[in-house]
Amino acid sequence: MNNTWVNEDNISSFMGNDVFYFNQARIEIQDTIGLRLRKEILEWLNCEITYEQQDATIIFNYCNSKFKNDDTYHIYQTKGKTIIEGNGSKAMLYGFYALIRLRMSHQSEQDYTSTPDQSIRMIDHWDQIDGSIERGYAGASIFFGALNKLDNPDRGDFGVDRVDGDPFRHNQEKLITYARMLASVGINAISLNNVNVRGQGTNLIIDPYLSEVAELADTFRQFGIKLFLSINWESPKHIGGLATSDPLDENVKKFWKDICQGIYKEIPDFGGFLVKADSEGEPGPYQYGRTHAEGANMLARAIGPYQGTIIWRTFVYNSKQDWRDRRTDRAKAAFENFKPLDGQFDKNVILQIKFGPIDFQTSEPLSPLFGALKQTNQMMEFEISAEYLGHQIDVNYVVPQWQHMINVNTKQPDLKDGTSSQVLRETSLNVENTGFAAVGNVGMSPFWTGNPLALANLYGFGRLCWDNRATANDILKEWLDQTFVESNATTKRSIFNIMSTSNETYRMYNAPLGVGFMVVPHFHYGVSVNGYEYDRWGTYHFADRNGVGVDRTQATGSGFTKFYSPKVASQYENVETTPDDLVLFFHHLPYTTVLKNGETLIQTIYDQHFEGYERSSNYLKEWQKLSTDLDKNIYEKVLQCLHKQLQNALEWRDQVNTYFYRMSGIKDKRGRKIYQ
Ligand code: GCW
Repeated sequence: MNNTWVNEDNISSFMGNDVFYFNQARIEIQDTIGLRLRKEILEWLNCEITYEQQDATIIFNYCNSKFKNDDTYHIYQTKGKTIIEGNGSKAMLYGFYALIRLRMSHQSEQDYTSTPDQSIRMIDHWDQIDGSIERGYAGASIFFGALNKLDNPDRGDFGVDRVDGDPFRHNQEKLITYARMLASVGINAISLNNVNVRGQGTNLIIDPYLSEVAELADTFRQFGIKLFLSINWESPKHIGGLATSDPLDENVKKFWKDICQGIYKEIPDFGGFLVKADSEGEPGPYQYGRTHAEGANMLARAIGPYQGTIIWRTFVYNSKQDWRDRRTDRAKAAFENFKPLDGQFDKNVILQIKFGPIDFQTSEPLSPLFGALKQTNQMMEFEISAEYLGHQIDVNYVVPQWQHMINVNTKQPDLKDGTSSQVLRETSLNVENTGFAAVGNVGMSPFWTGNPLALANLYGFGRLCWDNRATANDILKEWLDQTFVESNATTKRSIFNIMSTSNETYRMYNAPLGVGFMVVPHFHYGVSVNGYEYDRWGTYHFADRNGVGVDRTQATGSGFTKFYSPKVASQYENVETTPDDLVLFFHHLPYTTVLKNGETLIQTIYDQHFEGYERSSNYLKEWQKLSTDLDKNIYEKVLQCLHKQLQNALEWRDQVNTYFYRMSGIKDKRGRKIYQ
């Protein structure tokens, strides 16, 4: 079964007869990527490496410092041979995979140069030491597996079971395949463990676990991927036996220095720490009366001597809100916590900012921190795992949403380029310390992901990090060409039609028009219109008989809009200029409000929910036509998912429509069935 896009069986017909030549005869033992590249050719592709240049069809031309960026590769043709050139082995590896991609997706290899747009291209795993994965929908962890479980039951609470003995899974074949997938799309960093560091997971930074983390680092290093670990802020107490974890305490500083020394002894190129602090019950500097800059800088100074980095998340908000309190607005939290600290973070600290101000919802505006921070390293964070996007059951090719988010124009008057992906580089202290990160979506599922089609999101995320101008549709075509190699063009076109519209479809039958969070509490799959309405998480839609939505204007609401540049702020302040799909994010509106699409708000809710269901039903019918032209297991698994999706879309449609019909008392003008 070939669900990975870099699958030797799929590739062989494109590369099978090639003979490779390296213009650098001597290979240094420490050039682990160069050694890996040779292995990829000899063992994975089953091709030959020659010492005679004239016998080669593909030549790796090492040219030291010709290119400004060590990741840049140039592929071109000369005298019937394909040349891949770059400064060193990392560029060669990227060029090698790129050549495969170009051939398989029928693109020209005549003259193709490529440099990544983002420096750090990272996958954050929320894997836990007992093999479970927080928000994992593709089976158990590929890293941890002592309990030998392959599934990952969604418990909604995410406690960690005790593990006696070695917690690591040691499935080397799986790890190599995964590292290959990541490298082939240019991912160059991973964080191994959940940002909520619980139970024995706290001890990953010390032996005996650390030496096993080092083994993982060895595997990923060959593919140009640096390893990071999430840490528990209270480690000085839990591991060091100290009475405090106060970042200004000398013993605490020493504790972290010692920890870093220990880590770098075993992993000389360790990436650094990913930190979730003062968030959703996790400990952090606030509890010691310290700022997040003080907390992050203390770690940054401990790890600085080794060129390590601290990736510090801005997902900090009051998660014990009272729904009666209408002044507190969760959307404002990251900005209020971090904007005042702009300029105070050390050069090796990066703020990792969720793309939207709330939490990976189907539709959110860009976080106003992008463009507002002027002197702080930043990364934009996404969630491939699809926690709020269908749990890898419903087909949801999310790349169109990400593509949109990285191209939002911040319209900051003092910045040269407006798009968020460039602004975050322009306003950072050091472009090397900027990039995109996303919560990963793979597990021990035989398809890597829950729905086999969800693997396209991992592929797409990597491609988008590398090429910020790539379009979601082009990326999808590439993935289909590489994944469904044996299928005919009509089949690929059908899958393309399903997937390319799937993100919009999911949005249609979900919480309407940017309001978010009408999901089943804790699990976040399936509809529950009031599930989070009276909860403590600051996730409200405020529907009543007069209207729905959150007023975030300066004039009458929470004032969140003022965090944007003047132009964007006035756009969102005004209902008429707010895009329809965000209109309830920014405004509380009567059901009879006429939207930009020419329909009333209530009619739009009905129309979208009927259409979302309709489209899901068509996806199923389309898919059923493909049974003879697809791998049987993949066909069956997607089919099963589409049946569940249809049921899900039906529940969303009927519950949302009925809810708003009961609230508004307004009938569907098209007379479709809405339950009373
Ligand atoms: O959306 C929330 C998830 C949590 C997650 C948190 C975060 C890891 O429901 O499961 O915790 O985001 O991003 O830290």
